[in-house]
Amino acid sequence: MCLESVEEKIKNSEPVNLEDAKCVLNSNDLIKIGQLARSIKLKKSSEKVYFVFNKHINYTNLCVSKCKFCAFYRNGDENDAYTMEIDDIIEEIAKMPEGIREVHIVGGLHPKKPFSYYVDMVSLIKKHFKNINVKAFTAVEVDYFSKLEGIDYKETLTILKNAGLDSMPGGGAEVFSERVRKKLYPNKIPYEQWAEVHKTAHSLNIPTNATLLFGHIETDDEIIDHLFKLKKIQEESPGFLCFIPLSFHPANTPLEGNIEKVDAVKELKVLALSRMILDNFPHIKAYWVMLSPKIGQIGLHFGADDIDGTIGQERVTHAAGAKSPLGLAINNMVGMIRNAGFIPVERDALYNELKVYDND
Ligand code: V47
Repeated sequence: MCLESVEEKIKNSEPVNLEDAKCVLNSNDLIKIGQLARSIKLKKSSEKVYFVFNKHINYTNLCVSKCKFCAFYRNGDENDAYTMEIDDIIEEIAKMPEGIREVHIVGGLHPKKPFSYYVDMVSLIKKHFKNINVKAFTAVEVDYFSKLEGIDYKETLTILKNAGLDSMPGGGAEVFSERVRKKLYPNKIPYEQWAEVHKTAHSLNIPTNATLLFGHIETDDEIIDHLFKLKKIQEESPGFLCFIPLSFHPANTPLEGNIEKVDAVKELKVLALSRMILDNFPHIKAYWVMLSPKIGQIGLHFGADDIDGTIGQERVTHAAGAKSPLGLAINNMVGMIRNAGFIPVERDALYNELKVYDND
């Protein structure tokens, strides 16, 4: 019953509130939830669905944060611990075909590398590949660099921007609940600092994304609170381009055996709910790496207007047992979108349209 009131609000382009959000997560009318979220998506981006020709670089798996949900990090003495030198990174990107538009760079919090490693990484990538948008470092990494250097967020980000940083990914947000943070990622920055880094980036004209990691020990109320907090940051300091809900993959993490991977229905509900609450976010991403290409494709009917990109070799979720391919070709992206009934649009990192695949 309460979905009728949510539907009325969405029809009138009114914001949904806390009670509406609870109603959506408690409802079993999945088809209606999808229709409502898709109606918002259609108003915002018509029949278009975006993808980008990109590559992920995870420069190190050494990390001092040691989060309990993470299968990717290493302490340093394991056989598979690694750190890429900048030359290796340049070589990796140089292997990519012409036309790549974005490198998405994130890594662990390395115990020893100085700030200059990160600054040089960005400036050398920019020097070698002028047309590639360098989307690098989560708020957690930026906070870590600022502590390493003893400078504030504004100075840290200004140095990175001057070196060539174009935009920032949305990772490291996890769930903004203090209860969950203390249990699963006590060494990671809390909500206030995550928000401060993003607000500072926005004030410097560095666009950013935002994420939510769900499907572990969080409650529905904590998911909803996270989404309303993001909406508020965007109201106070616009600059988010896209929101990406990330479903937790338990394999090879300390939580394996205690937590089942979240099911498709919950993944689709959270995607739809994010489209409903985050009416001030231009884009919502159905990230196929975490969702799988099949659920990602269905996600396009649950409010998403973006499926991220070709990725290359993704390591973080695959370390945690993701079964999705390591990367997808552009023709797969186009097919996924077209077969779902939408118009594929290749974009750059800032959502400028590069190619609309009308009907060829
Ligand atoms: O912050 C870590 C999550 C994030 C696991 O901005 C896990 O466009 C599931 O933020 N199971 C990194 N998730 C990925 C990320 C991202 C991805 C795609 C696009 C964008 C963007 C950002 O991955 C981490 C963490 O929340 N993560 N371990 C795991 N076991």
